[in-house]
Amino acid sequence: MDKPKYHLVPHEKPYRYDENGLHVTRGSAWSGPGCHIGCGVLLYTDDEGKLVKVEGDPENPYNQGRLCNRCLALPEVVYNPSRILKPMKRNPEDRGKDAWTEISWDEAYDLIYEKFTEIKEKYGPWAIPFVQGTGRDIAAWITRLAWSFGSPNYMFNMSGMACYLPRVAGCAATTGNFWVGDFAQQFPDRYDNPNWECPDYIMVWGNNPLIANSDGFYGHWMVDVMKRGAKLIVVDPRLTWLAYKAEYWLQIRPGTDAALALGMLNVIISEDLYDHEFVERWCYGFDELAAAAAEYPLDRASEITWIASDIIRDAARAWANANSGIMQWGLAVDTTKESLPAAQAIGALWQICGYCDKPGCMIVPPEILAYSGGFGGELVTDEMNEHRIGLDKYALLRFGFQVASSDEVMKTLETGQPYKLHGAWLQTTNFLTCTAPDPERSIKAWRTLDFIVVVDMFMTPTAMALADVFLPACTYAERDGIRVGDGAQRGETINKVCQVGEAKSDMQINLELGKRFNPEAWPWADVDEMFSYVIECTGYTFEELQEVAPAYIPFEYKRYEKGMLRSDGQVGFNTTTGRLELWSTFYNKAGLSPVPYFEEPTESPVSTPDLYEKYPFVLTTGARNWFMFHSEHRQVPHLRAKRPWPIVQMNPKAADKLGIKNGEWVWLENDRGRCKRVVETTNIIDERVLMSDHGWWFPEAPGEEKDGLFGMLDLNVNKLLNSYLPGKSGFGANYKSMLCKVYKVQEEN
Ligand SMILES: Nc1nc2c(c(=O)[nH]1)N[C@H]1C(S)=C(S)[C@@H](COP(=O)(O)OP(=O)(O)OC[C@H]3O[C@@H](n4cnc5c(=O)[nH]c(N)nc54)[C@H](O)[C@@H]3O)O[C@H]1N2
Ligand SMILES: Nc1nc2c(c(=O)[nH]1)N[C@H]1C(S)=C(S)[C@@H](COP(=O)(O)OP(=O)(O)OC[C@H]3O[C@@H](n4cnc5c(=O)[nH]c(N)nc54)[C@H](O)[C@@H]3O)O[C@H]1N2
Ligand code: SF4
Ligand SMILES: [Mo]
Repeated sequence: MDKPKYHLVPHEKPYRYDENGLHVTRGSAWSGPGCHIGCGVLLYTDDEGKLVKVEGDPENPYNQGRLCNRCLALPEVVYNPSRILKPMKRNPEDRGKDAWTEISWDEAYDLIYEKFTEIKEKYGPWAIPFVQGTGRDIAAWITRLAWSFGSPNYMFNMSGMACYLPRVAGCAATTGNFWVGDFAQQFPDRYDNPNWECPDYIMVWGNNPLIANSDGFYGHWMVDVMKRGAKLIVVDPRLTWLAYKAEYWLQIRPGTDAALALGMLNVIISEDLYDHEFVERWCYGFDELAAAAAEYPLDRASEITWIASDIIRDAARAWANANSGIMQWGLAVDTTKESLPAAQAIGALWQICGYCDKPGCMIVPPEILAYSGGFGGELVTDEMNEHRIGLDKYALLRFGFQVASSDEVMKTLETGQPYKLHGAWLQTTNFLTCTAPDPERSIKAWRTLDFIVVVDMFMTPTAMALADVFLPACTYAERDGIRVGDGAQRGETINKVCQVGEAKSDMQINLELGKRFNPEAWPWADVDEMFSYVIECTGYTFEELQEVAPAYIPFEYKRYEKGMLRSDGQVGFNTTTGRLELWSTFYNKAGLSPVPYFEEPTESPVSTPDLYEKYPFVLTTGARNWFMFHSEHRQVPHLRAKRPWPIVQMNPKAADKLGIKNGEWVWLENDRGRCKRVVETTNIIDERVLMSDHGWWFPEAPGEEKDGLFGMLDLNVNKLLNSYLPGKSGFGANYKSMLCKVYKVQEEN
């Protein structure tokens, strides 16, 4: 093997060493608890093998020694008294009751093997959906378990799969790849790399990277490039820290992003500011895009988005007149019903300016991924795909991850069509608290199943309501692991330093069970051997990579000019036309609009003016905070202290009008339901808009269903969602744009 094939970072010490009486292990941080990205960490343990503290690893180019409070608080998660540390079972008739019996791992595996096999034999393997939440670095092992079992119904139980998948699938369908901003993350020497250049502009669109650190992007990079001269345009209904530092802040009405993007495209095209040479040579369907954008002259774009015309115009000019630009987009692009046309319009902003595959622009991260788009894709047969729920309805489910449609699965649970489901595997998901619209309807639907397994670290409202078997997963300090790809092109290892109770890693659980169901698909003796298989292309075994990680894939720019982006080796992009498709041949074939468009959210001041009189606030939800990852960390003292209650942000003028004070408890309510929040009055938000936290439950509250499932049934903002109404493509749903009213919580209500 030509080693090292991958670029390495020099390390002064081995990956395990001693320091001041403690043992230090270098590695990276993944899940659990949840986070999307693997910062370099140093885990400190004492002689008893106890994790004492976590520090950022200064030698790791990714985070360069920096760490957020959630990793610093890791010991409080690892040794949290409310962790579940033994497998448990419960009778299906006791779902919702705290009626658990501890069992051994063997007993748990035997039970799962017996029940799943029975379902498979009677109804087919598709009768068991395998469900994840945001999945983190565990997603790949869930896909393999699902597919090796024979179920095509691997899924993310959020309506419209409205996180990341719309952006990924939309990009894949129109450009043949997924694109990320070039923050020099692909180079071990980072900003010192002689080929890298600092971007002129970064357009931060519906993303708060400093807090979110999502999708392979470490938020501090933003500050790193700002210090090097990058300027910002921020599209956000709230004045975030980045918006405050930006040259332009576009304070958008939630859910109107596509209209803004089309308005900006119109400025750039009508003022002739786009990159002619690039568009002529490498884009397809420019004239049709121009015609679509022409429907959004400034005054119309301004009226729809609530942003002043001159700000839209000036921001569009500044963006297009630059030499380089990065579109740093986020979740708000997915959490609107027509998310694909929104993503397409926003994508066109960098495409027609030619900010493509050049330093300081958008790049395609090269992949190490043996598990790109899921690990074990080759196990999916035609027969399985015929049973993939939603594939017949939504052609786009073919792109990116091979998922089942969560909205169609909900219908299937309720109607038994096209066939009845009988079991479920829920791993890294607390969907009743986090992702599912209308938790009460969800409970009813999922309860129709005969047998449900949950794999989690903590007892959650979802597990309490639904599980028959609970398998205890461990934190990243208690396991080995690998992570490759996802926006930063490097191979990392996660290195076990401690053991707590009987908790096992998700990989080990899936390997052990996978071996029982389908030994041929799981030929590895143990997890380390399995990891070595996945990272074979790096030239290292798992054990070797532990010592040298991170290992970087060599990277070069302008790959589309060198035939490096297409599967057939031709120059250009991996699409039917070989170009970036501004007019999408795939969307056209799939019966979708080939050019981007804007559609009002299902409920809005414009689409439902009558409802707007009754519910006078536009409600966006879920803007991330520093202390919590979705429904997690509520049990962690140092983090909970910083966010003791679920909040709703409200402009002080709006609060004054309603006689509501900062810190008071209120109900947010619309026709579908209500939830409790504590008001945080703040000028960062428009008087007409509210922002509510999501994912709330109180682990300290009574957990049984009759007592409210840890408070979740009163605290879940997803009770207000428009249930199960995805976009035309099947992707996208209005999680960040609905209407509601606010009133004080009082004894009589
Ligand atoms: N209203 C509204 N709702 C939203 C959002 C929003 O913005 N607004 N955001 C949505 C988005 S983008 C997402 S991705 C979802 C997230 O939804 P989820 O991924 O379901 O959220 P989490 O609470 O992070 O994780 C679910 C469970 O996984 C467990 N867990 C954590 N780490 C591990 C691990 O390593 N192994 C195992 N087995 N379990 C683990 C946690 O303890 C937790 O109970 O929420 C969505 N919900
Ligand atoms: N600490 C922490 N980090 C996380 C998570 C977490 O729960 N906690 N979750 C992880 C996950 S799964 C994800 S998907 C990412 C998401 O991370 P981001 O992509 O940053 O998503 P959000 O924080 O939900 O929203 C980003 C910004 O969009 C703004 N916004 C709200 N509505 C709209 C709108 O309609 N249009 C526009 N343009 N902007 C809008 C919000 O005000 C917010 O500032 O974060 C990940 N990182
Ligand atoms: S972004 Fe924060 S929580 Fe996530 S791995 Fe890095 S330091 Fe840990
Ligand atoms: Mo997400």
